[in-house]
Amino acid sequence: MLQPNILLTSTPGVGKTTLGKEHASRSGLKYINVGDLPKEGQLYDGYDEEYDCPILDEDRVVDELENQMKEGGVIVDYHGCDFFTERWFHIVFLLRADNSVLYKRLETRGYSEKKLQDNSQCEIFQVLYEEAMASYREEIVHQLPSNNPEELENNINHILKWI
Ligand code: DAT
Repeated sequence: MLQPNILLTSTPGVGKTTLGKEHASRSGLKYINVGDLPKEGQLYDGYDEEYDCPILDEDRVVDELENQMKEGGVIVDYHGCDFFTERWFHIVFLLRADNSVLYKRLETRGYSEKKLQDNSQCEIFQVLYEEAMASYREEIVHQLPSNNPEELENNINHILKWI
């Protein structure tokens, strides 16, 4: 049987990468961090000076991932979710963190004041929650807390059980 495709999404710093990599190593699913796709390829279109990051060409990313997603068994990690093909994913996990926890993690990353504020507000105003609910069937979107190691472990087991 085809293995499921899983989308992990959240505000940056909430814990997608930590959960996604650990889950992939335990489940054997393939982990793809969209933010880590090769910068030298054709997947980027310019540079965003304000946010200090390359601009993803979302259509090209979708074309690039299509074949792997058709095969199944992929965990996709990205801080956005409205441009992927809806039918790719069998389930969407939206990770959440308390603002004080997230703020400290982003500070540790050395984010600029602007990036700190933008990302904190993104979490407070539930931007990714709204985006996920607008992009996928409500029944397949699940929120998971991601504040501490115990919650991380629970999340890994929860997703393993779901598979
Ligand atoms: P993201 O991929 O969403 O940007 P990350 O996985 O890189 O986030 O995590 C950001 C930082 O927070 C990193 O230092 C690991 C830590 N972290 C992630 N999930 C955690 C959890 N459940 N408990 C404690 N620390 C966590």
